[in-house]
Amino acid sequence: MKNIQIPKDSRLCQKDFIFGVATASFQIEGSADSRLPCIWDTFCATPGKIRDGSDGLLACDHVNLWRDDVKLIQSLGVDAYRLSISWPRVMFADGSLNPAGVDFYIQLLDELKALNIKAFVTLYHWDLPQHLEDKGGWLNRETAYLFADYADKISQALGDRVYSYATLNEPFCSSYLGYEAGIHAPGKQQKAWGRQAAHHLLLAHGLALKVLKKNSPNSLNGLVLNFTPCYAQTEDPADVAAAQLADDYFNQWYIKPVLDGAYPKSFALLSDSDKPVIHDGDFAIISEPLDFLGVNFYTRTVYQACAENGFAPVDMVDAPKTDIGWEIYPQAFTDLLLSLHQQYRLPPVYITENGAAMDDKLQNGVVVDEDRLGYYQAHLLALDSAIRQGVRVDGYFAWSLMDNFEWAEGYLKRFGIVYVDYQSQQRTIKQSGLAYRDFIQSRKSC
Ligand code: GCO
Repeated sequence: MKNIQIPKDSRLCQKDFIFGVATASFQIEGSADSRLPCIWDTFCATPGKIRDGSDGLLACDHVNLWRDDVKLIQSLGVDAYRLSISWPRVMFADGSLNPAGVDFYIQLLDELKALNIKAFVTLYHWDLPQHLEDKGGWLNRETAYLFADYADKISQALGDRVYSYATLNEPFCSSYLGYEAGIHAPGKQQKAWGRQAAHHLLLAHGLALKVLKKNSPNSLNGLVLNFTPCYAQTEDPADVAAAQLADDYFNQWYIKPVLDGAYPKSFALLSDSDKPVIHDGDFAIISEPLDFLGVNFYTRTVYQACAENGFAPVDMVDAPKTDIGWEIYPQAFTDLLLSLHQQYRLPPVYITENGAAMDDKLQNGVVVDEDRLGYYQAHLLALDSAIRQGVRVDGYFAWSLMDNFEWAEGYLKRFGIVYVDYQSQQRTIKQSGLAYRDFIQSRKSC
């Protein structure tokens, strides 16, 4: 297979459907010396936390190579580029803006604007300034207010350069993986901490969203959540209940407070010591109406009942998987969008991330990643199917523009549609990237 093929009558073939590529600051920028340290610098420096012992000091050297990277984005013919701003690059510890850091993003955004590429900016993609973590990080309620202050100052500085703002990327990862499972920075591990961090992140989102709407009323202002739909292993009611419980805990926990102003019912199952501290009025702040919801989708998880935890994930041994071990199950993408549509009054949805890690090889100057191409083909069709069944989706972003620092996996997992040789920093568009470009191009002429 060399092409992405979508029926011509699909919403995905209409010119106003936005196609883009996505990245995140810590994963590509490098040059830690020109910003304050963040929790990921500390985590990387802690032995045993990153699988290949690497860090984000150079990454894709994007702070130096950004002009070439913008040309690369332009060459893909995309409508939009989703990037994140590094809080520790644009703010000093005293809370004032760092002009050099702000100027980096202003130049980047101006260049994108000149090329007619819409900027989708995320304000927090996990790189919390370390000095805030030293005061408790997301366990400290004050961090939510400091985030809103950062949103206020940076959105004023960036003026009208931004097409869309997302407050947070995947609060599930920042709270659960960072403070409960301990496999992401800052590596804390306690159930109560995960729940409290989640609550403060949601609060931070609501406070910042209000600020963004005031400072940047013409941009689309919203939130990016990740979803891993939960399936029961069998129809046995115990397994079905287990999958529902897991769904509440990993997925609904982050969307329901935002759209319905309440945690899922299973909140009541938390022991008192695991329940987060919630102040009167928090849900009114958290449920500030969104202009859009960003949905990140990669895979599903299958669950069975388990006496100890209520639910336990099942390894789908024979199922097709990506190089990071995630099952390839495109039907879950359609199912997810339909179930969100049935359950909530959704604002317009953008698929802010979708993609696959594959074991790519650069050979004779080319990367033949048919497996990734197949993933994109199947998932775009799954998206098309959800749209045909009534879900409003206005855009889609491939994760990722280029290979980059994949968090606890370091540089071992490649998600890019562009290959990065980390020694030479040379970029090579993979076959999937060429197919993505050609599809976007063909759509423009249909
Ligand atoms: C996420 C993040 C990305 C990851 C990607 C692959 O969704 O976890 O937004 O930063 O790199 O998802 O894991």
